[in-house]
Parts: sequence; structure tokens; C-alpha cells
Amino acid sequence: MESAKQVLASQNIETPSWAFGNSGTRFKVFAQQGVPRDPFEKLADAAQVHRFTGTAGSVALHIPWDKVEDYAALAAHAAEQGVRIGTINSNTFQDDDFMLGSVCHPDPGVRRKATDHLLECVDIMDATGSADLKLWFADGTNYPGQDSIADRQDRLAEVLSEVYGRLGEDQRLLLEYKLFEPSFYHTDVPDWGTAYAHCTELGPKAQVVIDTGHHAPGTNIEFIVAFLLRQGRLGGFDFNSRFYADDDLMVGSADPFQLFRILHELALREAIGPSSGIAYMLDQCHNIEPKIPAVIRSVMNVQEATAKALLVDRAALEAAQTSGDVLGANAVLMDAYNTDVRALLSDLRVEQGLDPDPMAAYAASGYADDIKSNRQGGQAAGWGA
Ligand SMILES: [Mn+2]
Repeated sequence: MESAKQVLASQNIETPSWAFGNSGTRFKVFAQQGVPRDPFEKLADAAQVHRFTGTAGSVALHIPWDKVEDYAALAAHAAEQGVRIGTINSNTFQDDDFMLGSVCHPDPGVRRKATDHLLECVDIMDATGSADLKLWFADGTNYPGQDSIADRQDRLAEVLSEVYGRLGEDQRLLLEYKLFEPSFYHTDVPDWGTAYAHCTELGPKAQVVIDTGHHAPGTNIEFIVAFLLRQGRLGGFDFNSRFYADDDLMVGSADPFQLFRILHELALREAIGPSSGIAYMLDQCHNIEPKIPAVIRSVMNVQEATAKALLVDRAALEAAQTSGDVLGANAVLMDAYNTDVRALLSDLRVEQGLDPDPMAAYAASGYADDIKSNRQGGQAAGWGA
């Protein structure tokens, strides 16, 4: 078994390009000064997170928001900045044609359009060297009777099968589920069971993605983690926090104990490092807080929860569990959770040649002022950009 520090040193938390652009709620998108105007500038900002944490070496792209003429040039730019392009995230929810759905739409012409977009995303994976296609569908209905729930499942399966067939040898399809929203009556991929069944039907290159914010309140997400790990079907995990719906707040801000419990299940199965094949990503937006430091803070929150999970005394836990010592087993877990791991992580950063305090180091770097003064004119990136 690797030491806690070895696992932490190998951990990769992908950052989403969209976290650096302007974002908001359905009420208002707030503009911040100095936000990127194109995917190249988004990668530059993401590289700052990696520069100060050493843990955010890949960046997720969202198509079409991050469409460029030359994807090889974008990948080369990422490499120059010290990061690489990670998952390619598709978008079948921002076109008027998709009002009644995309891959589940009753009109075969609209389904063709959605499928072609997904195939284009695989072309982009080929050009950028990305291994994972991340699929989240906004498909569903708002009213009972609006469409056939069962037929929509058939349409979904058909599209997924075509996209799966287009994947290269080392490419995967990661299917994300979400309980509700933007559809309110039914969602076509509402839960892990639906995603799991479709992935099983497709084959081994299809894997399920769990997004923290995509569940009903009170859902035991760590159970889903444990189940999918056991089945070898957990392909990705999107970190964020929620209080009410899919709030996309900073991971670990709403419920750090839940984050610890999730990471405990992952640590038990040695599923944290890159060799696990699980694509860990932040899927967040920073609407009212400065974006780059918020992403740095989020990476640190995941690191802290990971460190605590790795400190669980597994032998003591197993002994207590085996002997039916309920209070003892719970105490082993709580001891780890209540450990202050900040000094351990500071030490690790120093060993890696990083500043022990990423937040302070970023603030002192002057980067925030630079982008405010240098990024004048042009169109700030944001939803729909
Ligand atoms: Mn997500």
C-alpha cells in the first residue's frame, strides 16, 4: 500500500474551463474583470491553479464553448502552460432545436444533429489527445404524457451505441446522470441505475460519472461510489457542493464530512491515484467569488478530505467491524476526519517545490492584477460563449 503522501502526490483533480469564464444563475450572469476571452486564456488561468497546487494538471473542455480552429495548437498551448487537455464535455442543451430534447427527441432529424455533435466531440478528442467523452443530457419532459418515457430510452440507447462505436481503442464514454433540471417531470438519465444499465449494455468503454450535485437531498453518494467501484463502472467523479439543487458551489464548502465519506470509499479501494482510471474533476462555477482562487481553494478542499480518508486506520476499522464494535468502528472513522491535515499537506507541497500556502502564493503572484489590466476589450467568455 502506498503512503498517504505518495497517493496525495499522484492525485490529479481536473479543472473545468468553464469555471474561469463568467457564470451565474438563471437570474443573472455576473461579469468579473480579467476573465478569459477564449479557450487559450482559460487554459492559462487553469495553469495557475496547477502552478500553485501541483494537483490540477488537466483541464476539461466544453464544446462548443471551447471551439477553436486548431485543436492541436490548443493542446500545444496547454502543454506550454504546463497542463494538458482532459475530458471533452458535450453540449446538447443550448440549441433551439433541443427544446424537447436532443438524443431522446421524438424527431429523428434532431437526434441526428445531436449525434453528429457527439461524434464531432470524438473528433476533437482525437485532435487533442483526450481520452474521455463526458456526456450529460438535459433531456426529459416537463409534463406527464408529453412523450413516451420508454421510447425515449430506446432512442437514447441507439445514439449511445453509435457514439460508442466511434470511440478509439483508448477512449471512453462517461455517462453522467442528474435527477432533475432543466426538465422537471422526468429526466432521461436521472440516476446511477439508468446510467449503469446503459453502460453495461454498451460495453467496457462506457462508464458512469457521479456528480455530487445531481442527487436528491440526503442521497447516500458514498454508497453509489462503493457499488460502482465494485462493478468496475465508476469512470469519473465531478466534485462540487450543494445546499438545495445543483448549486455548483465549491467542493467541500457545504458538507466536508460527506466529501470525506466519499473519499473514504475511494481510498478503501485504492481508487484515488491516476492508475484507478477514474477522472476526477471539479464541476463548479464561481458566480460571486473570484474564480482562480476559488478553484485553488476547491483543489485544497479535495486534498484535505483525501488526506483524512488516507489516514483512516484500516486495520483498526476492520477489527472493530469484524467484532461488531459499532462505536469503535465509528470512532476510527471520526478520528481520521477530525485530524488536522493542513500541516501534512504544507509539508508535501514544500517537498514538491511548491509554496506551502497556495492561496497566499497566488495572491502574492500578481496574476490577478495582470489579467485585469491585460485583458481589455474583446468578449469575456461565459455560458454560451
Ligand atoms: Mn457534472
